[in-house]
Amino acid sequence: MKCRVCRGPAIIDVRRHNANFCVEHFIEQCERQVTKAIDAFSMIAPGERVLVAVSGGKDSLALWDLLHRLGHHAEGLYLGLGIGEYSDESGVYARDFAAARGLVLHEVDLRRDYGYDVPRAAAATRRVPCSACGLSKRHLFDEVARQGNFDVVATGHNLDDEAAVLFGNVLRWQTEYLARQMPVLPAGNGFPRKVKPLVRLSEREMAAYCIVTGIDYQVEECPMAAGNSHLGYKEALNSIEERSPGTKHDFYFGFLDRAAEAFREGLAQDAAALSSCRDCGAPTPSDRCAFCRLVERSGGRLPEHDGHDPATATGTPVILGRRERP
Ligand code: Q46
Ligand code: ZN
Ligand code: ZN
Repeated sequence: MKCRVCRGPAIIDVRRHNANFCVEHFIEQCERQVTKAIDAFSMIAPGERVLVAVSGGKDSLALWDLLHRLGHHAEGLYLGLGIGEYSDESGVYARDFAAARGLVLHEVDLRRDYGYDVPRAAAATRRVPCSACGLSKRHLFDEVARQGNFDVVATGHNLDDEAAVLFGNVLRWQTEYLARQMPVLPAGNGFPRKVKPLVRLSEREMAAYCIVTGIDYQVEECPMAAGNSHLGYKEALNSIEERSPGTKHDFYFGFLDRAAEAFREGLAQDAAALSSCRDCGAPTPSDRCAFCRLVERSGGRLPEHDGHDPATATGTPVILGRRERP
């Protein structure tokens, strides 16, 4: 197996591109794919401040690393979800990554800062943990981006993730979700822009990227994910991809090119009716946002804000929305 670029020994085959790469040219290939996604979808303009949603897993750490290599101003945000050992360990990977590279990592801990955690919220709402977890993440990424004057929030969703979500949404014709399933959601109504710069790279490539660049990451999957339908969709697509390399890419990018536009009308209507949450000020269609209601139902509390501007932080983790450090 020879590298497509230099003919030296290859360390990975990327079947959908019908190409093999050595370490150096594989890293270049990853950089090129991220640059291509950023340019094609106008994800990040030069000089913009990027907040990377960091879970401690391979995708988010690879994304942070790639954005940093490509010269973007990228700070991380780690959310402590309170999911037992998984969360404790994930936090360590995120902190170690940031410390080794001198990057700024912001942290919010649900239990410490808001008095609840994902398992407790799931029990209180009697819904699957991912529902309370997703709501908390979306709200807190937006809030920290607003407080820190970030232009854009970047998440580590890769091609496998996006194709699996698309597959699930198509199977049930979830038109509202299909309207929002874009690699970029523009800023508006108090929300920062959301971008997914890894959409042109697969899960396997991100794991390989971490290995060849020496990124230590949380290998365990979140224990709450076990048995969820998303994993089933990934498995189904993997078996199709195995037989027909490139199918995931064609499915996802074909949707973006030829079908996504048709689902977008509803989005503009949703956005038109937003006001400010009376408790936290976040944009919401009702008087209180879904996050504040979740915190209350879970027996938690909102932190008191001290007006501290996280954007001034350098090199050290910053705890947002708290008067005191622990
Ligand atoms: S962290 Fe949260 Fe995921 Fe765990 S509880 Fe579900 S949504 S699976 S990416
Ligand atoms: Zn090479
Ligand atoms: Zn609120």
